[in-house]
Amino acid sequence: MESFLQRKTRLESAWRALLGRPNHPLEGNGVFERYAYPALTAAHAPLAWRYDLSEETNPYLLERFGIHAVFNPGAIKLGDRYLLMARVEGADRKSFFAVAESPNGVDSFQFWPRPVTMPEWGEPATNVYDMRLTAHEDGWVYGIFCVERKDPAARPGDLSAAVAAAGVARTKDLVHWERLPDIVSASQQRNVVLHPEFVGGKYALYTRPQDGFIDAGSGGGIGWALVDTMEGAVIRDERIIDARAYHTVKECKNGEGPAPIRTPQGWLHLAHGVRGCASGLRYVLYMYMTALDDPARVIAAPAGFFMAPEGEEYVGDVMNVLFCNGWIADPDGKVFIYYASSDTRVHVATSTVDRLVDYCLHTAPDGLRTGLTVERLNRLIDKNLSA
Ligand code: M1P
Repeated sequence: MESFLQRKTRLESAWRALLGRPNHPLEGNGVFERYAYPALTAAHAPLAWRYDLSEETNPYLLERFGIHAVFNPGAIKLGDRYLLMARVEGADRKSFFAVAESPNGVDSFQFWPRPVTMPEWGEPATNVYDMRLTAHEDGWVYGIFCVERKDPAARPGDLSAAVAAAGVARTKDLVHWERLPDIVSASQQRNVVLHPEFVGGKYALYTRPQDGFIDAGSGGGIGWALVDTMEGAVIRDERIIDARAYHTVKECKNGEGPAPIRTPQGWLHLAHGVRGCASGLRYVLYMYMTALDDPARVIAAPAGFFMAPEGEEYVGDVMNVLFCNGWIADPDGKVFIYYASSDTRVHVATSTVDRLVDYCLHTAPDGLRTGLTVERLNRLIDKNLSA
């Protein structure tokens, strides 16, 4: 039988090999490149998080704290460090935030030694997840995330009714966090994202009003709201800027992804769209652009999905899901898209601002019926045949 030391040495060398494995891009569709390996997984968690490493108290070197999944990270570049604010989920189903750092954005991601200790606000949260990081022009880095609490109005015996609210915290270093009040809204909220610039002197939020914890219900899509302060934000007027629509990739619900990227042609947005099918809900990623002088005015909305699950991405804790709440645009125009698959692992794809803008501006919008889709295809074929 393997001794304590042998097992420890083997676990350490497997973990080191995983962290040191170089990643490389795969052939893509021209718009972006996927990478060969996930960028961050549960197996990247430090051994010191999972095992009691003392032979005296853990002679069999058994796992003492299960790390089940690592997904849906916010992302930011501070100095030359690519940082992911991952949603780490324990075997107990609770998730929390932890930062992983890479020198190049595509591999060698390593968790910082400790997870984030997020101060509580109000009724302590049952769960927190899906942080969007925004380096705001006011000088703070804001994290807005879903705060889930049991629904106090749940019928007796209903143990799944929950309430989603948008939690807010700010930091300068991703280590020390100042928790601010949850955003006040007439409806439940998830997928709330702070725009990086003031708009008319106010903070601007992309919202996702929803009737219930899961169902968007009468919540019509991605909303837009201006608030006076983040130190007690209250959503008073909210209007839908990117609506859900019948027989599209966002029929059931949608939600803003990371904070948008400013480009000379407009704001680049990445979002997720959800539709129902026989195998449940299917989550894909799509893009749109809004005007530079009015980030709430859509100027381009390419039809269909930008990315959908492929291969192993289909499989995981919640199948058939791609979700993205983090991307990084380098000064040279390279864009790192950190997306998660099936609520299980984090992947990276790369593109450039120019290619993403080209994709948005030159992919026709959804005509909402098959006849127009065929017309669109024929126009492309005619162009190619006449060339
Ligand atoms: O399980 C898929 C996703 O479900 C939720 O997304 P939405 O807010 O659009 O309903 C979130 O819980 C998200 O974390 C999760 O990946």
